[in-house]
Amino acid sequence: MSFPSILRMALAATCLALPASAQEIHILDIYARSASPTATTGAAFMLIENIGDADDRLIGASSPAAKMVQLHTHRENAEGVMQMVHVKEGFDLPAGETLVLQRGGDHVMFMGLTEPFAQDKTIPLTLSFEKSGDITLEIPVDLTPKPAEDHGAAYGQGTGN
Ligand SMILES: [Cu+2]
Repeated sequence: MSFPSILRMALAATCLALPASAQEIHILDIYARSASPTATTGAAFMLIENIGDADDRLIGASSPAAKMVQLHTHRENAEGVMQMVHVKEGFDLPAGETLVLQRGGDHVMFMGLTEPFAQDKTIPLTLSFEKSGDITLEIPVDLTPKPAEDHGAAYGQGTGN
């Protein structure tokens, strides 16, 4: 076999491999907020669609906007009080499904903001997926209250969530 034909085969193999490994992730309705202009924590909320045909997982997040960024959820503790907890294993993102990060539920948590989240400012955020790798976005800050989220006010107030 001549060298050029080996090269052509290698190129063909690379092209064939692409559709299987290029995971399709769509991120919609993304915004960040904090509870007050002086808050040192904030959170980001979004919809993450996996339109590919392989299961994936959101395993981490990072941003220069905070000292630490974690994936959090809200869980009821033994005393029946809702608390935020760090979800180290991340969030499942099965093929064809949408992961909903929303107030009172799963969210991306920013701790130790490098500067306050100001209305209409944008915050860089990198989301790390098990299969799709890193996706970096500029997300808008939206501090306006959302009427549908009033049910979360009892434990959401003061935490930025
Ligand atoms: Cu949190």
